[in-house]
Amino acid sequence: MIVYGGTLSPFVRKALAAAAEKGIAVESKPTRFGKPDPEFDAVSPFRKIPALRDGDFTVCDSSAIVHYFEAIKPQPALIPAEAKDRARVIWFEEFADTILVNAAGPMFFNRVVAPLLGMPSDEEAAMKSETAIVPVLDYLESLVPAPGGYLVGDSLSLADLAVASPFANLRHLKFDLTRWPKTMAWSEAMLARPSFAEMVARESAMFGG
Ligand SMILES: N[C@@H](CCC(=O)N[C@@H](CS)C(=O)NCC(=O)O)C(=O)O
Repeated sequence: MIVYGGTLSPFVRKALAAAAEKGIAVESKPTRFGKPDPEFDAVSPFRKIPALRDGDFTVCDSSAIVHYFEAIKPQPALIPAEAKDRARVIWFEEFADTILVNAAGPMFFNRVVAPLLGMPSDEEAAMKSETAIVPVLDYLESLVPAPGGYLVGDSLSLADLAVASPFANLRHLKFDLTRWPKTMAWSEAMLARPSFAEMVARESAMFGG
């Protein structure tokens, strides 16, 4: 099974962490940003990452990929069966994929990705992003559990993986989380899990960190 896309993408990182937590062996295959790549284009028609190939089967979108993993290997479950817990997990994933990633994205793109790719960066957009992320982190701070706890129920779920993943990008940005101590402790505990730790360390090495 191949997961396409570089792990600096919070969506790719989430999908790979989910595979690792479930013990599903996948090959992680970065794509060449903006360069033609027939193998990747065949799997991701809109050139979004991540995309997955499992033999003849292909699908893109991190949520679709994680749901596929959950169906082919139900245990350990990342999406609870109980109605309220399941709904809350889906909300947290949506919150992470849209609200959190959209708030942090311009900071990360303009201060990390653009310099890495030799592209022009927009510091004004990055500064707006610093402001935009404040209420998002305030919201998280109001509900994250103590380290050792999980966002939904008493076991790890897709909610934790989805919300923790963009925090690796905040780490690469050296974004100061001290104003949100519970969020900082919880996200550090999540990123220390083996499913994230090696991947995030490899990313940090790209920036000499
Ligand atoms: N909802 C999608 C979002 C995927 C996405 O937007 N990925 C970004 C990278 S973080 C991408 O591929 N951007 C390249 C582009 O938009 O051309 C998912 O969960 O996989």
